[in-house]
Amino acid sequence: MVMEYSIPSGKTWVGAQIPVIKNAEKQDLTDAESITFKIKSQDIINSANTKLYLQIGSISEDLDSDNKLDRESSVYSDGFPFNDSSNNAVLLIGGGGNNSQGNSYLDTEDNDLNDILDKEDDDNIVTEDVTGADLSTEYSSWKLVRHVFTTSQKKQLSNSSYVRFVVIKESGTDSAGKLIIGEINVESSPFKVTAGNDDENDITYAREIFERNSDYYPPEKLVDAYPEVKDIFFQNMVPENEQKVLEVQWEDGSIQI
Ligand SMILES: [Ca+2]
Ligand SMILES: [Ca+2]
Ligand SMILES: [Ca+2]
Repeated sequence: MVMEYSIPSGKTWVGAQIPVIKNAEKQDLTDAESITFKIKSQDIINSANTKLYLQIGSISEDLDSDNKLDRESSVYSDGFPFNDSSNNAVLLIGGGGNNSQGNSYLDTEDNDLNDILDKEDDDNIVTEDVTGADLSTEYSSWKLVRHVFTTSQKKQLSNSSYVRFVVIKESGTDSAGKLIIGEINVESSPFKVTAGNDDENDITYAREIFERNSDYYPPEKLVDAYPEVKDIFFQNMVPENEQKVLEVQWEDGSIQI
């Protein structure tokens, strides 16, 4: 996702959202342990007074906030209308460019396909300040950002529809810049966390995560330690892209892979 934004005088925020799964029912992510994404920024103006928030949960399907369920009438449509009221403009989403043949796909705000414009459910949205991830300077390379969900946040994820990034201008006249965000992953684990009898050092979390997204690399990659793993599990795949590891954090902060 490329988010090129400009927040002029008199305006305070701008946001962009991505479905957890495109055109699918809302997802129960209460067993999720964390969310990770990669980000880099360019040409950030007024960074000291600009904040970036990550949201996930029961986020509104009404992309243009006009209280109407906007959707295309056919796969040949030029897109459904996005009413940009602040700029008095109407944009078309989901068209096929200039050939007026559509994009062979029926685009709609109704992401969960229940024929209802599902509204925001504030009690079931996790909001995290991820300003520290970026915006303070210009990054030329990708930065990996991770947020580990708290127990109460997990309970807010039972009907998750979208991930949303919101840029807020807290002060100053203009904020502007370009954010490039990719590789958004929600990590869970088939392993259940259970505390041992020794209550001095319980497990904080356990999750399955792509090996490349862990800050705590195992001593040796699995395919290096056991080359047969490649033939058994990664035929026609690049192990570095697919390999996951189990990451466990203990109450004292130590991590094991
Ligand atoms: Ca709408
Ligand atoms: Ca379309
Ligand atoms: Ca809907």
